[in-house]
Amino acid sequence: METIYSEKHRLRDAQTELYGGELVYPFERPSRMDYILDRLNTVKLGSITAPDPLDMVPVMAVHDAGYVAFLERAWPDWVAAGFKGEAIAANWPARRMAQTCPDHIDGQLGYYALAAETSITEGTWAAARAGAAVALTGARRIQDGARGCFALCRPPGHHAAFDMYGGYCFLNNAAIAAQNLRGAGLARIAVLDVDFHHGNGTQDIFYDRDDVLFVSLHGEPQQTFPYYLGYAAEIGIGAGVGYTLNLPMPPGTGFDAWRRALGTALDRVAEFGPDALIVSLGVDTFETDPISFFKLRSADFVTMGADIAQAALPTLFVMEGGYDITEIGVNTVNVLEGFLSR
Ligand code: SP5
Ligand code: ZN
Repeated sequence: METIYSEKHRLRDAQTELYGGELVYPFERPSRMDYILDRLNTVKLGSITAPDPLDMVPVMAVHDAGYVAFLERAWPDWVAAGFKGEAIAANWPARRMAQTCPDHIDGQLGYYALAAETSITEGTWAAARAGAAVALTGARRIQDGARGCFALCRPPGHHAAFDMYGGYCFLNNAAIAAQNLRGAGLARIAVLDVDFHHGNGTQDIFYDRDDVLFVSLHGEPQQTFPYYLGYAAEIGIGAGVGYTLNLPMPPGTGFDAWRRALGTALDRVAEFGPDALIVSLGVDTFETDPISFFKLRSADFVTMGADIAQAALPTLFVMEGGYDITEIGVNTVNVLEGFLSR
């Protein structure tokens, strides 16, 4: 299987994440990619290719123009305002306050942020663009007839909504890829999100649409990020009713229960009858992930990939989370090897 990858992800190397009242070096860090690349090379999964230049058309089709302009300007505006640290949102348009985007960058950060853990830094916009280019190039491989392709995106994307960043995400790589497949004439796309966290951004972007099915397996939002979305009662709106399926699971969930949920998800995908499948591939379901509470083991990721292959669809894997860094390579590539084994 071909991997699409850009070295430009390294331009995002934030030094701060707000975690438990401290500023720590972020869980979502550049070295994550090194462990994945090592494993790809060890098992000789296939060639690793740089992305085509970024086409902004599908990006602007899933994100708000004001939001994209904000991402582009956030760092220079933050510096020009005289701040010394990384750009962290500290104020929000909370309940009963004006839902307007202020002029000052400190106010804009809270307007466009859904969480404060994600600092914006000098290279963030360039890295986010490169991540989107990786996903788009992967989508083109599927459009051109590939059975599978791995978009090794960083930063991740599934928490990025129409007009919000957070959860380490800025541009929604999987949504951008899905939109491009639609633009290429594929009628129906399914997004299967197996990251530990709910893909609130992807859900948000496609919530009122019946052409992109969103199905997510994740930690129950009563107990974990993103807390305010990902409940089973969320099923879509308008034309999108029935085209969102959330399968939240409690702390301690192991692979037997997780795999049954995957079966439910894949049944819904089959019923939908898509022309392609996008897998938001986070491996933070791993038993020793530092910020998560599922109990999957390394061998389970092989089974996961083989189960996904049973859908018998052209499949684009888009990298999302996974923070047990020394094991992220084995766990991620296990999914791809499991897929190829079927
Ligand atoms: C792409 C992705 O996986 N994003 C995850 C964003 C998680 N942000 C919140 C981090 C706070 C973790 N707190 C967990 C407490 C564990 N004891
Ligand atoms: Zn995650």
